[in-house]
Amino acid sequence: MADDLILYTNPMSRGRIARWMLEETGQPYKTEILDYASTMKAPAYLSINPMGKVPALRHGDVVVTETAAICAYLADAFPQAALAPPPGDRLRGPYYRWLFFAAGPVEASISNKALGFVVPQERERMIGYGRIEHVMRALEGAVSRRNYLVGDTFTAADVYVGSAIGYGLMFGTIEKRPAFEQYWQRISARPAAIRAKGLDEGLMPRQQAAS
Ligand SMILES: N[C@@H](CCC(=O)N[C@@H](CS)C(=O)NCC(=O)O)C(=O)O
Repeated sequence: MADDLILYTNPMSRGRIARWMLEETGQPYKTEILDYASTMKAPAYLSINPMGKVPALRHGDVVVTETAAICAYLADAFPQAALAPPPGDRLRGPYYRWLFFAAGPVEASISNKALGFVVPQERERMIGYGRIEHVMRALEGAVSRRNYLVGDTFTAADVYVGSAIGYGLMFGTIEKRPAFEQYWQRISARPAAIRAKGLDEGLMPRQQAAS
């Protein structure tokens, strides 16, 4: 069908975040599982995402890559799910702010930390995130404000930022501060989050057996 949704993913990847977002929308979608070593680097998939990375989303003839973009796109494509402040609403400001903050400074600082890369103090001004301690301070403030990041309702920003926090806590790249743990407990208990996790966990043995 022209408007079919297809998620290209691997159960051990950021594709889990995109699946959670899809589950939040309540829309039917198909899943195409790609293998890291083979199908993800094959011409058929490179024509969808030239980066050879997952996730990617196809919606009819539109392709979206980058997990944060997929979350934002789905929220706008299915406004009936109320997962974003409507275009023109001033809450669109903090909504974009935290989505981009997580895709930029949070992701870069956590990745660098995981690799043991420390920004020399005299170069902090030229690095977008500056210092990871400052990123964490801003993030802690954002999740401590209310139950959700933007206004009083759950949005796609919570899916994306929350996942960064959840995986960070799990992999030890984010400090176990009470504000992070409480926020993550709250949003990961959502039915769509639990459903998405179950679906990917269910694909793990098949994935491992195949590799
Ligand atoms: N910036 C991308 C990162 C995607 C990414 O790095 N995905 C990893 C899995 S979590 C991947 O596909 N790695 C395969 C590879 O690089 O070969 C996003 O946010 O979606």
